Amino acid sequence: MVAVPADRNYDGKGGCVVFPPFVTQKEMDLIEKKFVVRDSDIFVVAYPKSGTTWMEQIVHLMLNNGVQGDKVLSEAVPWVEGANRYQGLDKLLNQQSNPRRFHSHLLYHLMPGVKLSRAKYIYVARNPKDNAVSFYFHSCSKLGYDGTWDEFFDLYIQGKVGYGSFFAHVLDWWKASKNSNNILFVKYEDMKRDLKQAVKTVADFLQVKLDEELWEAITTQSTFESMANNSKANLDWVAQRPQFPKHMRKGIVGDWRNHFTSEQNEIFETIYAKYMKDSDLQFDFGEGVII
Ligand code: PPS
Repeated sequence: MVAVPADRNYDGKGGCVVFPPFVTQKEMDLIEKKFVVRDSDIFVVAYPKSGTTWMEQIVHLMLNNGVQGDKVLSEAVPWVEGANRYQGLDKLLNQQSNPRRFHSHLLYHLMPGVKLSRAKYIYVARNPKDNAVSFYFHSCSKLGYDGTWDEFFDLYIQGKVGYGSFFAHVLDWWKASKNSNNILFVKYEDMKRDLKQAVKTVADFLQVKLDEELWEAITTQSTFESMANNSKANLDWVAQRPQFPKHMRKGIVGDWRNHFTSEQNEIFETIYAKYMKDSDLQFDFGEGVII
């Protein structure tokens, strides 16, 4: 399985951003060899900076009776292709939680078990303008990126960022979700608009019975403010450069308008139209939202 494109080693000097260095072809081969997916497994999947952590928190609370517990979120819902960096693949696979739960940013065709198992995959997608901005700050804060926003914008629209093109990623998962009952496709903006309803949608998909108390417990502990103030959910434990915003940065829809120039917006609109023209997937860019 060729997972990591040969040109992944954009060297940073031209302002390029790479996959996290520990996501190597060797890691991907190991995952392919060792990861035997169980039908009961639950995966939270997203293109980076689309609401992965947010959905991890919802799923974690849902499967943990509304209780945060002692583990930080990246232990409670561990990262498949990042296993080598953290607990190691064996520990990730032998986790005590039942059902097992994972998170990942992998593309559809690289995702363990997605075609043959009956495991459940919750895919979160976010409008790509806000996604790009969030990704820029993430790259500066956690990946050592030293380029400007303008340089990052150029990389993003070329798909020269971690996990490649937003469009390839999202459109493949979207298509797959329409043909599979085991993939739930959720949009960040819908979660933002009505978090309580999003929690219910996830519960229905996972066949978890929500009484009002559990529903409320999950919803209140999954708001941006609640997660930002929660040391188990805010990712403050991940190395971040202090001069840049933290993981829980703004958590809003429409922030792109604070960063995109009108020229960038025009370029983006053209690219967006090109990639999305054959798809019925639509995004909410927060037009009309006062930010
Ligand atoms: S990562 O590093 O790829 O796993 O990042 P990911 O968790 O996918 O995305 C981070 C962005 O999601 C925002 N976030 C939230 N928004 C609203 N509500 C809640 N509860 C929430 N939790 C995380 C987080 O703030 C990042 O977005 P930006 O726009 O940078 O603030």
